[in-house]
Amino acid sequence: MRHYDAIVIGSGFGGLYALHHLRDQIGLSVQAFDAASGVGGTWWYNRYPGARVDAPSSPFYAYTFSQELVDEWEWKETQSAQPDVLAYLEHVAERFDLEKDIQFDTFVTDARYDESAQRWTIETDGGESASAQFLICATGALFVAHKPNYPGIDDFAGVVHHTGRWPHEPVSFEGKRVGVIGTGSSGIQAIPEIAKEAEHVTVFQRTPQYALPARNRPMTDDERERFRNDWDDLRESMCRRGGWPFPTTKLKPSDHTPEERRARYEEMWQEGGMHLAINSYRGVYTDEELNNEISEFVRSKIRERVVDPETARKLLPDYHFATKRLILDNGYFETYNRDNVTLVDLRDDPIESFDAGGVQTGAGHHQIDMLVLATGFDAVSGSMLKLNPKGRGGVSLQQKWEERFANNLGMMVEGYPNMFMIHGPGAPGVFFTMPLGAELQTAWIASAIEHLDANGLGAIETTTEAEDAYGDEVSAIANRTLYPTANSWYMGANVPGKPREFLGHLRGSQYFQQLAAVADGGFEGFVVEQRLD
Ligand code: NA7
Repeated sequence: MRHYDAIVIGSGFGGLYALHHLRDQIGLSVQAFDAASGVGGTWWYNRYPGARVDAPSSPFYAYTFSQELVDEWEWKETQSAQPDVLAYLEHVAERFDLEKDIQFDTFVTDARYDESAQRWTIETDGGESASAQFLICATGALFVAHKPNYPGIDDFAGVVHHTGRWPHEPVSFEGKRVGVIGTGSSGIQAIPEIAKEAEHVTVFQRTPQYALPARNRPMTDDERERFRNDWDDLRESMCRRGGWPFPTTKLKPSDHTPEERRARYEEMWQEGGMHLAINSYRGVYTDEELNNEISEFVRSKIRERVVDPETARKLLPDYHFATKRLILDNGYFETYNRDNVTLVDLRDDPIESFDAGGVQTGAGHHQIDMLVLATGFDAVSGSMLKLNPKGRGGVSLQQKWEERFANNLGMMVEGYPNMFMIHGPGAPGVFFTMPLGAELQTAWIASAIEHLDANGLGAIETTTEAEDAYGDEVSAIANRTLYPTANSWYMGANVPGKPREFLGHLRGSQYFQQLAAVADGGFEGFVVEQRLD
């Protein structure tokens, strides 16, 4: 058995940074494991056509910790495509010499805490074991692909691809009748690309979505120069402003007449990206009347863009704008104006079953050669439950989390000393820029480790009281918004049987101040143990 100070599971944005920081900044011996054959995590797996960052990304959906890295990497577009994000992460791995401490093609099948040794032992699918004092779970918020269990789906004889597990070899759609289930970010990015090549595409839609024009474009040299020169200030405002450096509006809807508001929505629409949601007026996520007005504005845009009125009607969302993941669209709605694309509205015409040749809905049979499942993930909690670590007394996380994803600060679980999650349930995760969030969480983990070391301590753990208080705080923040009104993966609503609980801290800046205060205050409220050896 090999022994380390820390084991990191995962080598996406979170795992790569944890490995770098713990190894190179605080001098631990660290071994990382990844089931994939290369670095990248989500960006290694999600290589479906059209995959790109669905936020105003470059250069902010990237690491912030190294000015040299910021200076040397050339972001090509404002919203980076998957191959560019993956190339960036490969560059980071090479530049900081990370791969020598990552074991790829290795799935961690078990992790157990040994109370008497104050250490974690892991086992892998290759039959190996390793132990470490600290277990860092950077297992990914979008790792466990969710597959629908329609009757007969496994009898389908054609090719099946899940967007979250896309093959590395090129996939040809030419001459194929392709069925796509799912119209979240992945479906909405993939459908226009598939439709360009396929003989026919049938989209099976359960929930119509709001999508805003991405307005992706090449970055200019001037822009690159400006952000490099201002990087320290930009990073500081990212920390202060919820992950992005952009100022948000102070305007209230009552500052304008309905006509002026409509003109402002139009301006934000032309601007593209997330502007309509974050910059039109204050209160888009909390003020139902304002939200309804914007929802109707976006619906009117869908009606304008889709030629066939009946298809347009089926595409109109009826939940509150932006309460499911807001999608940036590169020609999605116009795709329905093509002759080779058909929309099936599953609310009117549900899927009954699959057979070797295709899909049976209430209204008829759809013959297909290929099925694309863009059906999302058992998000945030799924990857931890798949790892299913066993803590004190051998209690598994699946037992502990049967009813609620109890933890403190989205990072520590009572009964699982010295185990840290990056982007766990209740952390800001997708509601903040994830690379920066991972850096800040890792800095906190490093402070906890240094605190133990400096005080002759062997283990740190949270309490059930702290977990309850933290879970209540995350839910209370969410309950002050319209988010919980939607059946979203943020609420765990996409996976049958999953506890319905808001999975992210909506006030990222406040959260990271709280983390810093806990570290500065000597981890008060956490339970520590003397080192046993
Ligand atoms: P999402 O956003 O969870 O979207 C999954 C889609 O699949 C969504 O339209 C679901 O409908 C649909 N779905 C899920 N299960 C079924 C079944 N059983 N039948 C029909 N349709 C179904 O996942 P994505 O991969 O698109 O995006 C995940 C994140 O990646 C995204 O938020 C970005 O951050 C990047 P529903 O809306 O649940 O009714």
